[in-house]
Amino acid sequence: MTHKDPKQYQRDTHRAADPSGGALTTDQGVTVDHTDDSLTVGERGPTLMEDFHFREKLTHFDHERIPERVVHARGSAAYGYFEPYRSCAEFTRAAFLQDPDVRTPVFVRFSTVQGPRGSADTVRDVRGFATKFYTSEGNYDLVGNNFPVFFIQDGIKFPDFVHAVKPEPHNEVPTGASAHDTLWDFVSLQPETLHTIFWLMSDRAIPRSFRMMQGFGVHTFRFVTAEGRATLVKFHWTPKLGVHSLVWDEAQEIQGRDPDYHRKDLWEAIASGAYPEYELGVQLVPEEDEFAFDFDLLDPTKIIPEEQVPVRPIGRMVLNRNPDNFFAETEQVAFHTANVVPGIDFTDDPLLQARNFSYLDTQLIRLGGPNFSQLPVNQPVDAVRTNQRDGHGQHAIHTGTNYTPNSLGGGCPAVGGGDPSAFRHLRTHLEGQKLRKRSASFEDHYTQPALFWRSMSGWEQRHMVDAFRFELGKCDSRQVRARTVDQLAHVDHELATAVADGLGIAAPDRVDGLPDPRPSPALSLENLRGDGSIATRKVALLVGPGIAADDCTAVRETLEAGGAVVEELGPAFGTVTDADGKPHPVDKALSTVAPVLYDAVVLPGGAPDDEPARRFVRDVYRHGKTVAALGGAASVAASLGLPESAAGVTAAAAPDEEFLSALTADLTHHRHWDRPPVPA
Ligand code: HDD
Repeated sequence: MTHKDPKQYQRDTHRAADPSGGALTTDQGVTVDHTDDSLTVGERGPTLMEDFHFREKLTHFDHERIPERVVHARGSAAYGYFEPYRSCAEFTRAAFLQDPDVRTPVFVRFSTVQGPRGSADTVRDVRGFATKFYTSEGNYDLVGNNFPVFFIQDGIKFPDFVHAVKPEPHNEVPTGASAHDTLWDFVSLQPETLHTIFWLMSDRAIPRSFRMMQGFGVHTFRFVTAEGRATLVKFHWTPKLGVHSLVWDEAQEIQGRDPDYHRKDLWEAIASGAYPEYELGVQLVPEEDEFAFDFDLLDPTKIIPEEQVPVRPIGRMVLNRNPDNFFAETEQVAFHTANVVPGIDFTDDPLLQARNFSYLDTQLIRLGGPNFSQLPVNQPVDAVRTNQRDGHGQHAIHTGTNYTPNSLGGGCPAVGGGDPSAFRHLRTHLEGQKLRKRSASFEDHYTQPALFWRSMSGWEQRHMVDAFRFELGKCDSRQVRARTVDQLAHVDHELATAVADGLGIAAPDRVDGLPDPRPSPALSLENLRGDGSIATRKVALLVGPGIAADDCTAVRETLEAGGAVVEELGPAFGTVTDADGKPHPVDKALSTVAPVLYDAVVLPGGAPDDEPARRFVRDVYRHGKTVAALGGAASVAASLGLPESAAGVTAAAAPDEEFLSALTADLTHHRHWDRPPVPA
């Protein structure tokens, strides 16, 4: 088995000199004797131009920032590996999809779309899910999102869409949010956005963690075999831990309590050895079946329902290493949809075609010139031999000739005419008139939003109605609100009426001939629960003076054995005195955390019964999360009015097996929606 990681070896060769034990130097390697005061004439005099250390230090600092990404500016990333389950030679010659014993290094960057680099993680937004595979035949970038569809059909509309969703131009408001007039104005006038808008109004747009969301290539791509046979393909990433979301109220509070919530969650999981894992699946459609669907496979606003074309698992990806330097790696990574390897090719999807232009273009402004692929994070692990030369940031010392054909360089680098590993674009026959016209096969904008809506469970639909009401309620323009409700009425009358009701608008007229698709159960979060483990779930144990230490130990041991993260929260850092008079350690002070940062709360016997503790338990319950109480604390829960029989609430005298397995099962369930509301 070849499990050496060539990307990690390559990174080592780029690491800056280890500062430990060495002296501070200038960029020129000259040792510096003093860095706290500038060189001046007398103690109070002016600074001298000859202070080269001062000038170099300030100049470098002044140039530290580069333009942030125009979209997906806020991101977090990790290294890892991908390994196929078996050879996919039947469908593709891609080298990294052939041998289950070969691990291909990857770098994955997750992101939000709308907000700037410093915006909060838990906003309602699409999440980017971009993977760079450092394959033995060059870099392959699968630049996807956590939704399988996109807002527009043709890339020429991308600037319009992004201008509409970004903060409004006059006052740069709102940050990291789609709840404003310009976005909904655009949506109400451009119904092709609706399907993706439905995903955006669903719980998919507020993931619990990057480790608990799906990823999709969105477009239909092509796999190509060694014989040149093509198969249409859609890519799906599915997290092992299942797909889980936050509650909107909770997501908003986390924006203030811990704006780095997702970034820290990813980092801490990897640092603790709980490596995030995703399965790669493909939907395969033979070329001859391209027109067998009632939508166009080239239309990126459509999914292929999994009930129609099942997802075949082909491999798994594990993220097992945090980057060493955020700027050098997470910020400077440059993805590009046109980074493909032999065995993977494009289709004529007009959004994909536009992306194949845009990503290279954007890196030129963002990374300052054409040599960004020499940055360590972007470097392929196989040898690079080009005739491209010079330019800003050229790091390589090229030798030999720089043109083809040549005889003076022995004809090198050779152009791989006969080389079986060379990339060859798939031969396709095309003819047509030059025109600007959307294909009639792209016209249906309402059936798939209806498909999505109908596939949601009751609680998912309730959350969507609330989301539409919230977002449109934030729009000042009455006509924008009314026009959007009108669009919803073309999808589902009940939904449109419920949204209208929340906005104080008259219910829309019934639209004739509404779409009537069959639901796709694969779309509901109810059916995406993952492996059922409680790994990495965060559980708060509320402790205080007189705590039953044995209860804490029993809960802790059971949950930690399942991989959950348990934190004991007390009145202050340090220790509290337990029921036996012994010191009991506290992990965190309650005042430094918040209930929204935990998946469950457990009250051991003797748990505090004060207002902060009661507020904590009430909030955990209100957000549908697990509550468990032991010994005397069970009466605390009861006194809060939390019904013992409510889903996800467990109380017992002692931490016996029945209690511990009920607690574990409740945690596995993630959220408990069918509960009586929180008592006043
Ligand atoms: Fe894009 C970044 C995903 C349509 C133009 N896009 C970007 C990133 C992701 C996506 C994940 C961040 C990559 C990173 O972490 O560095 N974009 C998508 C998906 C799309 C999509 C899944 C639809 C299927 N994008 C799209 C279109 C265009 C762009 C139609 C332009 C025609 N996207 C860009 C960009 C960005 C970008 C401006 C900004 C930063 C970057 O590329 O590197 O070029």
